[in-house]
Amino acid sequence: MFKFTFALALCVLAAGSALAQHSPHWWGNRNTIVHLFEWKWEDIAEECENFLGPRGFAGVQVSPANENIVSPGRPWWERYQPISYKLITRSGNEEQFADMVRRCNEVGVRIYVDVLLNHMSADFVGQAVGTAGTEAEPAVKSFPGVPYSAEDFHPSCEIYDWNDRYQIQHCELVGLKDLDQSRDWVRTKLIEFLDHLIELGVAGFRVDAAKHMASEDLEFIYGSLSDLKIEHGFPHSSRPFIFQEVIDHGGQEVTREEYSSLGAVTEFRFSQEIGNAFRGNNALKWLQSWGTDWGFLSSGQALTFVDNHDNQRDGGAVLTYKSPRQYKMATAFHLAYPYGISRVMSSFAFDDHDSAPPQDAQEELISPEFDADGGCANGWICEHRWRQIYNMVGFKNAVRDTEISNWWDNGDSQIAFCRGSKGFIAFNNNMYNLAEVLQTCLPKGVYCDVISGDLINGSCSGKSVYVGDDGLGFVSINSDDFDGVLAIHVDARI
Ligand code: AAO
Repeated sequence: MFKFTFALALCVLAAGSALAQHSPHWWGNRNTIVHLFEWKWEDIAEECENFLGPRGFAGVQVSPANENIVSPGRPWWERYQPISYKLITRSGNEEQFADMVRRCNEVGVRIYVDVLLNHMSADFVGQAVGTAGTEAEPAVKSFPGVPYSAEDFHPSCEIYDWNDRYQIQHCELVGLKDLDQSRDWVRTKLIEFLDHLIELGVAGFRVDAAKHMASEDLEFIYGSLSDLKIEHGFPHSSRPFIFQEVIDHGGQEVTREEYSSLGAVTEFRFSQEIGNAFRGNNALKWLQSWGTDWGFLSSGQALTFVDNHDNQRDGGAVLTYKSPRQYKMATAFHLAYPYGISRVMSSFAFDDHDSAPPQDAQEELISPEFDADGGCANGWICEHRWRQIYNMVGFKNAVRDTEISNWWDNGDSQIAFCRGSKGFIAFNNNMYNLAEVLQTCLPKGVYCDVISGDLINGSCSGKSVYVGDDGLGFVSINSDDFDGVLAIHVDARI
């Protein structure tokens, strides 16, 4: 009996600690992460203080923080080729990183770091030098900056059959030298690296290329990490939030389910399907059953996004900033519908897959500049600074923990729904107008549509909706309106 109870207690503990790595440690009612792709640490610190904190963003996914190879022309993807675990990149050095984390935590914005545990850099023509000046010889798997040598890697081979587990997890993803995470030395170095970031106050990690590592090895590594730091404002015994990049569109040899008990997993099917719907390939009325009925992971396991830094470059159904009207509608749906752990993309402008981020003549990253409306001007796109997007982050905060109700649709691509008695949203993706009296579920009053305008000093610069005693309101979205969505909530009552 004692044995059984003890074993049961252990199981509960194990399940508890595994589940704990699904918690993003958000402050208050905040619940949206933004990926500030390729931003500098100093700029992120300022953005936390001046924009993200005040606008209620919950956290930032930052680009890889450790030393990477310097590649000619400085393509963004050089940061996915590690040379050492020194915290020196084009985004800044360790001091700047630590300052960013401290300042963001102080205004309630968490930092999650993109970490590369699968591999080091690929072969390089000429001498390989990193962003901290560390030299390496990738061709012979020599990375003295860690140090790693050939025995720390799997033997070289190419992934050509994506249905072969051995190849996926032992061979080299696009030629990147593939670390053997079953080795004690490799585990020790990876744990030290992650613990160092935890020491500096981060709340968790995006684990790059998780699919290419055995889940048992990752389980060991995650389980060995330190708790988050009390001195950085985390409650006692908080486990780092883990979200793992596993591309699984179905029919895969290595599946998302192998990883979802260890932490959250990027739900690529969400990105694909939301793109399909708002591109008009699928009527919006079908979104009523959005979520697990679509074959997605359970809500608490799914890291969701309209686009990410890879698939925004791939074309296809995925929506990006290049189709702004549809993109804003998809993002509004993403943030209004109660499903998943939401991440918003913040891009830089690109023409081709390899385009470098905004940089100066010395190839240093440049800081974003802002126009009169607060939008970005100099090569940064900053989708998170588009009113229609940051106001939906506010909507999601206002309606947090409420259920969806009163779904309405026109049998095609006009839809609307309530979130408890806190918020209401409508979409028109048809080529004709929407003009209906609909149940908003809101208390009587006049509300400012946070898509077409802002509520400033009690007056609304966009459309207003009059809600009567019965919760009914007249909602209108013309097919030629600037945006195809209208959103009202209790924190934007006139
Ligand atoms: C660069 C050059 C290469 C060169 C290499 C080494 O571009 O030509 O060989 O350097 O010198 C990034 C860039 C790469 C870059 C690399 C290193 O994207 O271009 O290579 O840095 O600098 C797979 C992985 C996934 C990975 C993705 C790109 O599973 O983990 O490939 N993403 C992460 C990062 C990414 C980064 C790395 C990993 C490496 O987010 O930015 O690369 O650190 C299928 C498979 C997927 C597979 C994709 C692409 O997916 O299922 O596992 O992802 O193919 O190969 C349909 C299909 C679906 C398919 C999907 C593709 O939906 O149904 O099965 O399309 O989107």
